[in-house]
Amino acid sequence: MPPSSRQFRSSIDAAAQAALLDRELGLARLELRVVRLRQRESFRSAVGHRESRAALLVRWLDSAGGFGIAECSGRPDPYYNEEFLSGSLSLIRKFIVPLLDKRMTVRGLQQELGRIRGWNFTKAAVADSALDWLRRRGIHDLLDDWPAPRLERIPVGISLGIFPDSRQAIERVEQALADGYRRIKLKASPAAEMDVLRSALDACNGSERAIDANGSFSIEHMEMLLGLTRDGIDMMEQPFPPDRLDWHGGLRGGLGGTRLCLDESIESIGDLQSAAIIVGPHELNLKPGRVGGQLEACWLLQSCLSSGMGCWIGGMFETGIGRLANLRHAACLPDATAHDLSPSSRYFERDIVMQPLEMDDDGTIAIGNADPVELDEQAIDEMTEHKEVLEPGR
Ligand code: OSB
Ligand code: MG
Repeated sequence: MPPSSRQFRSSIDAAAQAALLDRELGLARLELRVVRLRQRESFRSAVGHRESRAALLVRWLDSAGGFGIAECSGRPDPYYNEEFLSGSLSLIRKFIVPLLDKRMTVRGLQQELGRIRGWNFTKAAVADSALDWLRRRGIHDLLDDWPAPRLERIPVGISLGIFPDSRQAIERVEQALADGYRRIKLKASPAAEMDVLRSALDACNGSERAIDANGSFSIEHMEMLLGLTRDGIDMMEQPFPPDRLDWHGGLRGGLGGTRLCLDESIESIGDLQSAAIIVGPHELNLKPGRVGGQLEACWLLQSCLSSGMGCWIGGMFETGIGRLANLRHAACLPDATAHDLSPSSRYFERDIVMQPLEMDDDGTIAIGNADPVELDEQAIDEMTEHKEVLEPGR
């Protein structure tokens, strides 16, 4: 029998958490790289259009040739949140590296990163590269402290962009259903043709149907949104801008059978508590980087599991490195029907990990053995657009 949330007893053991926080992080240098991966298909959403994925990789290097690695999930432009790739590089260079100390602990790193407001994707990339170093060295694996059984197969859904016409929309939905995806999530915007969205929704044909507006609707679109829920959408994600918890709260009561999900609004455990009071969302799209990294993601996971709020893991078109990290969190959620973690082979002609993740016909990804992801260093080198190695400030 698969584990279920009913087996979830308590939060991560306090002693285990304290032990993790006290670990020393043998830091010698920090490497920043920007790699560019070619996409198989372009993608349009309310926050922009993309043809290729520039990914920022952060490597935590020790003095013995060991490393930890993490991918920054942020976009190249500040249209999803305030972060943008060249800004992330600048923040790390100017404000993070000077705060790093060769003998610092996880707690010290958390404290220093906590002084910087916002920029969670960027801070997460640094913090998670340190946690990955602890894991690769066999010192401590944060998720081994998780207090419940973890899944070995993760059910995944697909996030589809805004389509130029109904024919293309229907074709793409049908293909996704044939591929076996457990949920179809369609990007929506008030500027896009509603008829195209409706035909895509119709094509979903009994499978779980979701829309994601990336905060592009406003209070004057309330009727339009309520109309969409009457079309039988199962889930609606982030219709209003991140700071409009009040509007989300107003919509919540009129939703009928449609579940309301928040994404951009939730950047911390505090945001989650406030949203629980003001909005009462049915579920959370949890992107570990958006809340500051894997440690914080565990706190939000625990909060959702103990309060009964639905939770699933979201993506930002990560490479295999970020994808596998997020899949490990998805493994902690036995009741989620689908996560936005479609295999990176869907987007990229070539990934930068040795075993690119593949989805089986039943719409699940097996996360395999517990070993850290093996990098395709040659692919990384070939795709590198920028590289710099920085010395910690202290
Ligand atoms: O809102 O979930 C979102 C990608 C970039 C920015 C925002 C979002 C997304 C996705 C991607 O939906 C889902 C994926 O990575 O497969
Ligand atoms: Mg979203």
